[in-house]
Amino acid sequence: HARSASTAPAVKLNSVGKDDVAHFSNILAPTSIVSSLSTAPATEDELDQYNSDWIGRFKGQSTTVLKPKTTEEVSQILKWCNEKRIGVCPQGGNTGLVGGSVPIKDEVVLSLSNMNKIRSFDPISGVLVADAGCILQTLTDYVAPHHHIMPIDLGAKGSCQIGGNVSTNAGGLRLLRYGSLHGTVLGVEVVLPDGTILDQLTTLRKDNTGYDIKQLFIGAEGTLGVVTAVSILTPPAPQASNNVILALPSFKNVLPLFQTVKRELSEILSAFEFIDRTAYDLAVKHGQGRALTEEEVEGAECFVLVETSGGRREHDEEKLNDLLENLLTADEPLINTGVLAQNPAQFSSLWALREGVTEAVSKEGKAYKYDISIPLSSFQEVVDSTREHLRSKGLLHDKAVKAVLGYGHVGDGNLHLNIVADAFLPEIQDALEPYIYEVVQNLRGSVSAEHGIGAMKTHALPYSKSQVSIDLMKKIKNVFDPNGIMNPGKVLE
Ligand code: FAD
Ligand code: 2HG
Ligand code: ZN
Repeated sequence: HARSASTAPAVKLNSVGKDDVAHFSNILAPTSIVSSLSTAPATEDELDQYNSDWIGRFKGQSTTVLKPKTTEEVSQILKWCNEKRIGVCPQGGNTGLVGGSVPIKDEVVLSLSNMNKIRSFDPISGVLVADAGCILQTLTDYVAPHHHIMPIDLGAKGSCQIGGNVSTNAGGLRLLRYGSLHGTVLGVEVVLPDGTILDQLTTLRKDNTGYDIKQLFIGAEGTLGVVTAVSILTPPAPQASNNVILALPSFKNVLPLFQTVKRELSEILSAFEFIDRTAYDLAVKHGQGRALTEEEVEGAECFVLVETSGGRREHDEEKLNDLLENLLTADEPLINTGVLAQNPAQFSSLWALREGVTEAVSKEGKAYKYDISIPLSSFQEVVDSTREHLRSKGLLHDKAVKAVLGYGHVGDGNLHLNIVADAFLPEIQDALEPYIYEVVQNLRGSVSAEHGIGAMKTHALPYSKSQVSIDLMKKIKNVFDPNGIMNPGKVLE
């Protein structure tokens, strides 16, 4: 009797018991177990960092964190959990922004932080093979002396892990130039829920041998298995990089500016990032990067950071200087002014103004985050109309919503709409949803451009995906994880 995947019964999962922890201590070194049920019990404080998410919105009640050192150990853990019907929440750097990396109830947290070895690097092909728990910044530093860079970069680089990046299909600041992880990840090693090791750690650029199963794990958010290693193509480092912050009198100028910049810089354009005035002010208020002068920011409604990366410094600088001059001397200038980095410290400082917005927002208050793909022309309108909507509900004041801001990856059509509040309050949540998701749906956009679904957006999936797609996703989940132990309550309700 065929049963529709969409009507599959919710799986009943079991809590971890002392016997389970005793079993894990046969698999793992004592230092790899943090548990309130072990013979050397962990305190709530020790467990807290694994139970709490980065934005301070989600909190699990896991009693047991396992930190395996090898793929074989991961395999034995999952085999046991599958047999005992114990839920498992894989955790990388715990920097995810949708509540996917912390348990919903008391699932075991499987932390990849002890799996942090670089397995190989081929300087000819640029292919890097690394354990999933390697921190992104460590990998960047590792390939740098070989004159390579990672194809991905993001504000959380000092904490996030390559396995977490792959599992969220993170986008970030280099997507415009190097494309998504669906293109740059060449292979993965994954432990399936029953303990089977799937070795697809190929380093081949081309491999058209049927279904490309690795793609399913890119963005699966730990719901199909545990990624234990990744093979990834690292591009040659550009010989020269430069950046400039452009101050714009109006958001209306962003799109014509994008067109002009693409035309003039062509192959050396490597990032085109946007922050509105509220985002800029917050970044400065919380010490992210070096503030521009009062004169430079006067009359600016928003800012664009343009980065160039190319093969010859003189050539690139000439192009960038020409662009700036043309912009400033145009009959109707699209920009008020531009601040060009003069040295590596200024280059980093300009980037920090953009990369540091998330950090600044978290210092300002609690953030409702909407990471949406919508047509570029609607970016500002969506930010402004959300602010007005909150005002009309009487929620725009110091004790409720403190700021509504927009920033993001213009080049990728990805807006980060952040609503900063004094606290997470039900009346704010009710004012924002389904309001924002309906706006996104009407624009035929995506409710998650790059952060994933996690626990935060399971209910919002239908605004971007058809029932046919969701049913297929449930069937795929069932094939890999029929007992539903992998990251329960995430991605699919
Ligand atoms: P976690 O947060 O630990 O986990 C994320 C998800 O992946 C969870 O569902 C978890 O269960 C799963 N997971 C983790 N590791 C594994 C594994 N080995 N196997 C299976 N599942 C696993 N995202 C962007 O896309 N672009 C950005 O520009 C960006 N900037 C950010 C800036 C800041 C300051 C912060 C805090 C976050 C940012 N993010 C960004 C969010 C982004 O998703 C993460 O930072 C990153 O990709 C998650 O990696 P992580 O190791 O922290 O994973
Ligand atoms: C970024 O682009 C990140 O800075 C984080 O994706 C966005 O915090 C956010 O909303
Ligand atoms: Zn982003």
